[in-house]
Amino acid sequence: MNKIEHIGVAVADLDQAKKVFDLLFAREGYKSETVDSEGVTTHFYQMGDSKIELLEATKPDSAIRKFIEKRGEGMHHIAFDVDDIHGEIQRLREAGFTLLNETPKEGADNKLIAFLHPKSTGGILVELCQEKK
Ligand code: CMX
Repeated sequence: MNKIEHIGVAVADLDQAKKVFDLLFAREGYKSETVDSEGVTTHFYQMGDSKIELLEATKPDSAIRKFIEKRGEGMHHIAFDVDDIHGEIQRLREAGFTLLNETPKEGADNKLIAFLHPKSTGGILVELCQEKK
């Protein structure tokens, strides 16, 4: 596992959150992208070598909507850059972690992604993230 690729932050209102984070970082994000399969609209800020990803729910059954209902807005996941997502999924499964995705799926920002259940990772939702070639 390499660097922290991004930290995901669940927000209730993306337009409102963009104003707050633009002010906090003294710059605008570099892109917004809707990922239908995940039920989210994302907005990214480059932070040196990694990123902050704001996430707003687009569907009632979105993981982000459920998270905000249960726990409120805030840090949702940490994504780690990996070179070989298939190999990492196998390694982590064999090490006893609970994979939420046995095969990688398409994520935002040109990535293949897979999640680990927070109950198996000290309470943090972990995302594996490999740049698509
Ligand atoms: N971080 C830490 N803990 C979390 C969590 C999170 N993001 N989301 C849920 N939990 C906790 C819950 O609070 C709950 O804890 P308790 O049992 O102590 O109350 C436990 O995990 C299980 O929660 P749940 O209600 O049974 O399960 P959910 O239906 O909320 O699903 C999860 C949780 C992680 C399995 C689900 O959100 C998931 O599959 N996430 C992966 C996909 C995803 O998050 N997509 C959106 C982002 C996409 C992107 O980055 O592009």
